[in-house]
Amino acid sequence: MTMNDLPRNFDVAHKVANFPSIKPSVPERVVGERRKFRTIWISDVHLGTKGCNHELLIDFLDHTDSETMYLVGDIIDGWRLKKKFYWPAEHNDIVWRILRRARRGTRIIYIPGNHDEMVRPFSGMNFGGVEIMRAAFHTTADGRRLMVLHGDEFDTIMLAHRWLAFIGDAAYHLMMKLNNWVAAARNRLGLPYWSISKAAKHKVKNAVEFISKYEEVVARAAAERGVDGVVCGHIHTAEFRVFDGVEYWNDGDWVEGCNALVEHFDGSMEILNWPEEVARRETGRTDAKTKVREAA
Ligand SMILES: [Mn+2]
Repeated sequence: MTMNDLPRNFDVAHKVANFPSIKPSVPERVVGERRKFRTIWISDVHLGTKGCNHELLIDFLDHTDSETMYLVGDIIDGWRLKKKFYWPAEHNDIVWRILRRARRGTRIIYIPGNHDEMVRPFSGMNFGGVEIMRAAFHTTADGRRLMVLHGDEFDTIMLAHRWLAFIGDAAYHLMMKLNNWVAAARNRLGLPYWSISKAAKHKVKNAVEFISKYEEVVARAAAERGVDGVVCGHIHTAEFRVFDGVEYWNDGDWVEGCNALVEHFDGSMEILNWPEEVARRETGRTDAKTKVREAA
């Protein structure tokens, strides 16, 4: 029996299982102690697009660890990949790091979103230690029950304000390109990361209204399910709000804001803004250097 006789899916499963043994193009940084959390939620990574901020995400993955990690959808952008194949080595490196975490013992739950809806039929299955689910219920260390889902489910309820309708898919991707351009230029000038699209979104009245309405709709749906809160992504806007005692958490994205949602070991939760965390780390280092110089 040759490899060609094996069913196609066997070959794929075999490749996925052996993926962590392949060396990544960006080696894992030795950073000493990683920041440990009980839970990490990330979403809207959009692998397979130029919008994905792989540099910051690789940095995040190399500096953190958790018992459980939720991938809250739109991790891979299948819509974009179908139009134009784009897959730099760094995107493999992100997949590698996630599978590596699974191997190290992190429970990884992948809830596909609308851009990676082709993964949804695999709900209930496990690929290389990554559990695929349509939605999940998470209990925090202090006993709160949270519903975890991507959030595109609510677009149908909000047809009147459909996400991106006010700007359109093409315009959005054009802005993402511009965003990369500005980010690269700022990087060369030694300026911190700043998102043009994130800034623009907050200036557009319709966008602000849409986001606010969306948050309310999602929180009300969670209240109907009798949970204490909801964690979602989809609208690329990290946020924490409380509607009639129901917590709304959005873990943001890795295209514009570069955010992650984390749960500490006491059950308290926090939205991390990774560009700010990096800036703080670099400043800390500069201060340390200055101190050493002063001492000398
Ligand atoms: Mn989405």
